[in-house]
Amino acid sequence: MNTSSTQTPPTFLLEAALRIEESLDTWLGEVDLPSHLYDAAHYAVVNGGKRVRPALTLFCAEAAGGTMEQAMSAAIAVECIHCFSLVHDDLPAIDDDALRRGKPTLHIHAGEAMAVLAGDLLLPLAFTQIYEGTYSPEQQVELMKELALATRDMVIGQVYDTLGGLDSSLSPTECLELIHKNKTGSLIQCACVMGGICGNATAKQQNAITEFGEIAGLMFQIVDDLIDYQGDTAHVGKTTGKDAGAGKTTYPGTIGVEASKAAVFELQTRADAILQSLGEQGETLRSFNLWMAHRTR
Ligand code: GRG
Repeated sequence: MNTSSTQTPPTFLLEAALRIEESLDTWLGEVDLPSHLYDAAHYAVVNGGKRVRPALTLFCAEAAGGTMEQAMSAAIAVECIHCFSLVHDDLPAIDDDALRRGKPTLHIHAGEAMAVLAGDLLLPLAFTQIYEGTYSPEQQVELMKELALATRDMVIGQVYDTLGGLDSSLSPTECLELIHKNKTGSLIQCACVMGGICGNATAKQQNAITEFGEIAGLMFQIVDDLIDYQGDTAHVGKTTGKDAGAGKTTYPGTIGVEASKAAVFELQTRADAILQSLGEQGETLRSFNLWMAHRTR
């Protein structure tokens, strides 16, 4: 496979990311906030992330036969939770990181108290996005439920990863899966499921999207670990090589680099087979899945 063309974000992702960035900017500007809190939240959110999770929400809505417009509020909600988690993850008490998305982390930029509070703010704002969106009452309940459960699981995963607490009878690979299924996979799967809800997916489509989301979440984390292991800080925009140095449980560290790469290939192929059942309207999602397997940042 020629991976050079798949490493650069494809045009459809860059276009979707731009629409997401603009929507985040417009939406945040309409929230009534003290100016320094607004500045901190804006710094955390409108800052050129890859927008993988909200893009998944948009593409899954399309794959179910809906439109990106239908899914934009849900996409913003997912990205708010993600940005919240990044701000808190970077704090001195957790990962103590100085660089995020190529810029100083929020606590370096605005101070620790503001970083804690701006992160906190993004949690309720995510949910206001859903009830302010043009969703039916049933969709609102489903969307809020999915987002709340995924956020809960993300916190559980973060606790396992940073503070431990896993059952001592579990093997290293089982620990790895449990940490990352919760910490990273849950929100990625949720982004997909929310897209299906917004696009009024049939039960069959929603099953395929849910299954794809689970695989995509795991694959995302393995690729992330490989990037951390092999990537260049300037290119990636965050400090690389940190996880191994901090003794974190990673895929390359647990199963090796080659086995990690093989797992990515196997997951990408499996996800692709699932997405084929969605037909032509799932083509963008299939291309996105391919890019996610080969991304380098
Ligand atoms: C209650 C929301 C909440 C969080 C508190 C701190 C925490 C609990 C959870 C941290 C979860 C976390 C940081 C997971 C890492 C996920 C990950 C691989 C992030 C990098 O995602 P990318 O590459 O980043 O999509 P960009 O910057 O492109 O968005």
